[in-house]
Amino acid sequence: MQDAELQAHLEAVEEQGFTILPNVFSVERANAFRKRIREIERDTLHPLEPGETEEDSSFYRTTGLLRVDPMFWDVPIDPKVTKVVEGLLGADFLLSTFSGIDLKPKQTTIQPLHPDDALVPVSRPHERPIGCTAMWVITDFGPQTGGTRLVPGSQREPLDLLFNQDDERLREAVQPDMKPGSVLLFDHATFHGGSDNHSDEWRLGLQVSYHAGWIRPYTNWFRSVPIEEVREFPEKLQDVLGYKTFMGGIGSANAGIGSYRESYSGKGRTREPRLPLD
Ligand SMILES: O=C(O)CCC(=O)C(=O)O
Repeated sequence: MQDAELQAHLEAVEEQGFTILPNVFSVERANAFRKRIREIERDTLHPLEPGETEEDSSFYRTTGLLRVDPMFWDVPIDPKVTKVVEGLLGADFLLSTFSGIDLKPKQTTIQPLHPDDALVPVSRPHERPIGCTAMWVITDFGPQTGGTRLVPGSQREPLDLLFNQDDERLREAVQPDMKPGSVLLFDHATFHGGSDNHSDEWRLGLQVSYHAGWIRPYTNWFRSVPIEEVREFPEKLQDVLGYKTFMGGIGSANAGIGSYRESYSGKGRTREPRLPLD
């Protein structure tokens, strides 16, 4: 990606809260992801709870993708996307969540518009983005299929809008048409949401969420992926799971017992920039 293109994406996110990266991945890869997610859904869908019916839910969420198939390993570290993510969040950003989101056909239980950082107690508008989400478009997204809705500029609005879904400001939501292979990237602070799927087809996206390296991700990857599996991952993927420290300091492994020598002479102990994998 050229500098001018990167700059345009960063400015779009700053101005309207989101940007669209076209042709990040091939239609063949989109089809392969779709086939694999549908297999995982078929094989692992949890049984209905007592009293629950299939009609009670409007979409399937699939997690554990990094553990299920190496075909997903490159997704969170795709350089075409992470270049923009790094421009927004700074170096040493972290993966926060990674899941498939598959909207059922003919569903009208629309998802409320929300920011993804509603739980983060930092006043709005944020001085700089603290998280962002990359939605990998696997099937057609648009008004007919339940494509993601976003309210341009809403990253600057107060959180109260979350509790006023009828507010005129939220009626300004747009629903971009996007083809498989595109990636929608939005600031976590932007009000957005899935939508009614009026079509006869399932609507599938891969939702890849990132946080700045100094904030705690939603997923605790150290408890979610066993270390023997992490060892097999590409180094960049290990980094975004938190095996690399932020600025060489935050997130260090300091659990060792004992005293050590420190000094300001520049000769003392140096911290490990990456966590040990043994
Ligand atoms: O599926 C979508 O288009 C958006 C999903 C979303 O915003 C969420 O699950 O938080």
